[in-house]
Amino acid sequence: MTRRTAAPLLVLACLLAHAGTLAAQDSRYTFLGDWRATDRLPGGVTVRAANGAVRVEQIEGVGFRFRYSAIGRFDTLASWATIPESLAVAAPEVAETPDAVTLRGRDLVVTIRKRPVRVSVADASGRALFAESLGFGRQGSRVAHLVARPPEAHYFGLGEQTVPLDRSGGSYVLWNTDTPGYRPGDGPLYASLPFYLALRGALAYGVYYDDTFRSEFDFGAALEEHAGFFADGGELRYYVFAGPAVADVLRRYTRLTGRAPLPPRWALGYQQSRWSYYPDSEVARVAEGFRSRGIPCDVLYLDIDYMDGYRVFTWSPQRFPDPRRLLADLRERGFKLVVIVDPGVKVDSGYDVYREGLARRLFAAWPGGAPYVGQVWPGRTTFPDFTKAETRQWWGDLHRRYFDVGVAGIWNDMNEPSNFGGHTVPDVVEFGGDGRPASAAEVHNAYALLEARATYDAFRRLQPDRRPFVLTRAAFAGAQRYTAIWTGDNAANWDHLPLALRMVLGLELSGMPFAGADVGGFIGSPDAELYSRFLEAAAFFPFFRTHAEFGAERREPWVFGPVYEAANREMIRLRYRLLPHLYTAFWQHARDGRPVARPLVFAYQSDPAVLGVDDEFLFGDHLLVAPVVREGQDAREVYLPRGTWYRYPTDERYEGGRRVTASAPRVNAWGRDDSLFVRGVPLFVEAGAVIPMGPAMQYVGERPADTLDLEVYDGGSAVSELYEDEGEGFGYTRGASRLTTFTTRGGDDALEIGITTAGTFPGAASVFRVRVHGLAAAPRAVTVGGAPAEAAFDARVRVLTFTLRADRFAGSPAGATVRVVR
Ligand code: MIG
Repeated sequence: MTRRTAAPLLVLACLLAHAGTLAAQDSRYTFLGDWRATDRLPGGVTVRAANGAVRVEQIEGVGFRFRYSAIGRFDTLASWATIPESLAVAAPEVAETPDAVTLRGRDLVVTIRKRPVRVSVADASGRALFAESLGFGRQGSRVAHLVARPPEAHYFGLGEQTVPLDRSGGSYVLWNTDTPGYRPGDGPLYASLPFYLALRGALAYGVYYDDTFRSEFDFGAALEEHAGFFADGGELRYYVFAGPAVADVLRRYTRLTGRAPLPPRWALGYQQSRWSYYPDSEVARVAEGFRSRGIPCDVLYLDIDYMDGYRVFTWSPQRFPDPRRLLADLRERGFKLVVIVDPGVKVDSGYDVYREGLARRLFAAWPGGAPYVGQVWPGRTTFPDFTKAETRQWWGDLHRRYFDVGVAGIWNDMNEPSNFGGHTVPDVVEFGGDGRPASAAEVHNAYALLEARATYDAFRRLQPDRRPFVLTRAAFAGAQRYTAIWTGDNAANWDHLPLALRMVLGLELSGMPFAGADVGGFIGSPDAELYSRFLEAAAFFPFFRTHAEFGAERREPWVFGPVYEAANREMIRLRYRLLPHLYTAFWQHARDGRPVARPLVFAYQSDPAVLGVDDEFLFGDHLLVAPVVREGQDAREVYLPRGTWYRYPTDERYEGGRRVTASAPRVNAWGRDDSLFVRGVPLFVEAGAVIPMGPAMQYVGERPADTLDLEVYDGGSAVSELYEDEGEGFGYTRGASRLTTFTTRGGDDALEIGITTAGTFPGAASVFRVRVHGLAAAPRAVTVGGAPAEAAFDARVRVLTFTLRADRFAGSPAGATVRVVR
């Protein structure tokens, strides 16, 4: 009886809640329908339609934001991903005709056609970018967004996908998932980054869907002429970013969701991990292993076995009885220690962290308030509710226990969140949300983002003079503000080397620059060749760490015999020599959002030949790396984009715009030569480049580096940068930094290098050893600021060397010009 009377009431309620829904039985998506009215807003308009409304506003420095509502009302905007300070609106020029409303903004023009209501976006000169085909549809709480997919469009982004970088023709689910041993083609994996970058011909634009619910993108897998976004819930809200360059799109996207701040410089060094190094004496032995063999290393990791029964914020009294002492010993040898912190808190009334979280109601809970209990490493486990500021503060403060003994970085694992029982936390579980309660369905994808935020903020609050280092497995858009990321549980087989490149490059094109993959593959044990090849590639990943699963064979860089040890050492040493260049690339990201490891499409978007290139990339400016990613090879094909390129370090010269074959012998074919330099990895430098290199050290800051090498490549014209600061702390935000800009001009009479600087800081290099490559013969003269300088030409290798003191150009606004007269 009750049932019968309740049904019509429900129908009525549904009709009221979703005005415009035809009938409760109708499972069709409802699209906006025809125009009814236009309301003006300070930043744009709300267009009301038969079945809802769309609100279009220009966001300063970002682009246009589009919000949709099936009931014509818009709530106060809530987002964990976007930066509140980046949401200021800027009034566009609005014009209305009987057929359309047009919003002319700074870089984009939005047209809203009225019958039916549909949005399209063009750039300022009228070139079409993005156009709704069916547009916004709602079906219950689910949303769809269908736009036209022009045949010439190519799509990139969506983070760490296991497929080619060009996402055209595929579909992608975004739902953070612990997927150990994933394989090519698998998904979804750990991170959800609902941002894509599209190329129409040579023209780039980008779209970010600000929705944390489970979602799916379709770039023509099932939708034919449409490209689609579907989500299980949320307001449909997206931002469109103008190009025309890929760099412009990324600058705007990262203005909205943030950029990675400069990491501590040591975090760019080599890092060694294993599940698990214990007890403390074993950690000390690994440290000694590096130093005694002269293999550079900055960071060691402790995996879950350092804890007391997997209780986070504790130490095993047997394995690590005196962490403070261990850390002091490590520090003495130049090592930093990073410890793993999983989000799950063990259910144990004898454990203060659990008791406190429970008493203060800081855990995710069933409806009604009983804490939700899952199963993770500690056994029965609760999950902190990071949507609450109070939880984030509490969780952050717990890190004092690590910071006080000298832990330098925090590694967040299992934060999809992963749950052995139900895979993750069930949808019905609730989170407080600081006044906007939410279900796990909405919080899931943002869980790691919020955990990383709590951890990052703890560093800033508790050790304000040190730069945070956080590493995460799961992520959502915006996580780059807080954390580095690695690609989870890859495997020790040859599929995973090209896959690591794809995944890292996918992250790089999605606004997460501090990315890497476990060197060698986490699951299983690589042989010497695979490990060395992996290391050759990963030495150019922004985050560079070896890690191995529990029970895998030992995987320190020296365990594969003396020849491989020497080769691995050389690769790691090259990484350290390139730190001035790499650090500059991180600074460039912080400045304008460009990736650190840059897929070719970033720099050469008008060259269609680069669209399918996923196994080469630019390491900062001007350096192109094409690692060997297949077994048993001693050479590989490399696509060199337009321009002139030099092989490093042999200086063979190539004209680009074509494929070349680069020798890349396997380590056991290198021979035993004490002057071993890196022969196994095809590395090329663009003509005109100035690449700053430092001395190889055992760890960052081992000794002061007052002298840097400048490797200059003749035959082109280019701009290069060198950014220097203390590498730690925040002095650089108060002016303690120096940027040196090199502008080369390779003319017929001379090679000119203009050098200017901005800023100063006490540790900046004062002497540069310039080495000019590519000269046909000894130059007639070298002048610095017009005055002759002493230089030596080594005819055998055709390298010209001279010394340049920074006081010749630093400090003077005009800088200095160096001329190498032919
Ligand atoms: O259930 O902490 O991806 O890097 O070594 C496995 C143990 C949990 C998964 C991580 C891996 C880590 C491992 N963790």
